[in-house]
Order: sequence, then C-alpha cells, then structure tokens
Amino acid sequence: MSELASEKLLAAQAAVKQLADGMIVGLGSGSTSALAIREIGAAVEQGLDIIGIPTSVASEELARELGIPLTTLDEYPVLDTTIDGADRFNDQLELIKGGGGALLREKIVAAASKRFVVIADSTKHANPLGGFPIPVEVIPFGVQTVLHRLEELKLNPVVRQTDAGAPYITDENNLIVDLRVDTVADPKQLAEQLVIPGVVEHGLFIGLADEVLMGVGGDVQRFV
Ligand code: ABF
Repeated sequence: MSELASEKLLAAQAAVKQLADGMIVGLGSGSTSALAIREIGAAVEQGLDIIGIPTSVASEELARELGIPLTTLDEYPVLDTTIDGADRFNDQLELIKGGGGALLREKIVAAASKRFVVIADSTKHANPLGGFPIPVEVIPFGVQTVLHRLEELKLNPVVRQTDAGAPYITDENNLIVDLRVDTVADPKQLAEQLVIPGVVEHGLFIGLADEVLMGVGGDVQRFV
C-alpha cells in the first residue's frame, strides 16, 4: 500500500473508532470516505448498530453493497456525526471540499450533524488554505450570469467537464464551476462574495468541522 493510501486508511480507522451503537452517521464521499465506509461495513458485520446517511450516489451504492443500514434526512433531519474527507484544510479547520462534485449534499449533511469529523492524508493540510480549485455548484439556468459575476471578481471560473468533454452534472442536476485561485487569504470573505443568485452552494466549509484526523506517516494527527 502506498504511503498516501495508508495515511487515508489510518485517518478513516481513527474516525470509525469513535462510532457507537445507536448513532445516525453521515457517510462522506471520495476515496478516504470510501475507506471509512468499508471500515463501517466491517464493524456493522461485527454487530455495530448504526444507520448511515450517504452524501452521494456513489457512497450510497458502496454502503448498500456492504450491508450498512441506510436512512434519509427526511427520517432523521439531525445526525449524530458525519465522517467525510476534504480536498484541503487549514489550522482553523476551514475546508475546501467538492473536488469529487458532491459538495452540496456533503454540506447539507455536515451542517445537520452534531459532530463533523474530517479525515485526510497529509497532502491536504494547507496554510493558508489553497492549492486546490474551489468548486461552486450552479443552477444551469443562471450559469452565464454567475460566470460573468465570478469573472468580475477575478476568481478565474471554469465550468467543470467530464473526460468526454461534456459538462459535469452533479447528483442534484446542477453544474460545477471551479474557481482557479491559488490561495485564499480570507475564506470567510470569499464565502460572502460567493452569495450570488444562481449559486446553490460552494465548497468552502467554514465553522462546520469539529476535528480533522490526518494520517501522517504511520500516525494520526488530530486538529481541533
Ligand atoms: C469528498 O471527497 C470531497 O469533498 C472531496 O472533494 C473529496 C476528497 O476525496 P479524497 O478523499 O479522494 O481525496 O470528501
């Protein structure tokens, strides 16, 4: 196993250890979350009694395959905890998420959780926050207007495409616009600038994470 994969696994295992019987658990998206979902699947097989709420179609399919009982936000509008990955995080626990395109459901689930635990490998730690495009989920009807405003703000917006060259469509049937900015000096200020009609949500997660568990070498470092 590569060092990166092992760091992800260590972080995922540390987060899954925190789970207890009776919890409603948000299941994140991406490769690190997939490792956590696999660990949860194994724990459920051993008798752990939790119910999951997936943040993406991909995570839902994986959880179903593993036999993890699932529910919805309609049934449980408040979750006990959510375990999810991130593209970048800083020492203030501010995150860039959504490289995998699931930021809208991820943010809804994280915000509905009493506890939000982020799992990451050591390449995700960035002070200042940056080094990864910031995704913005946009309603197709308003995309040109939103792009115009983002250009005015000098945020270098690019509509995300699939490998086949078609526009990338999210689980909620929206488009993703990636902001190609290097570093974000003031994430809160940028988040305020992104309140634009037509923008459904953006990938800056501020004031949501309770802790980040980062695999580094053979250890797990905890940021709170
Ligand atoms: C999700 O998966 C996303 O918010 C983030 O974009 C991505 C991280 O993926 P990985 O764990 O594969 O680096 O958590």
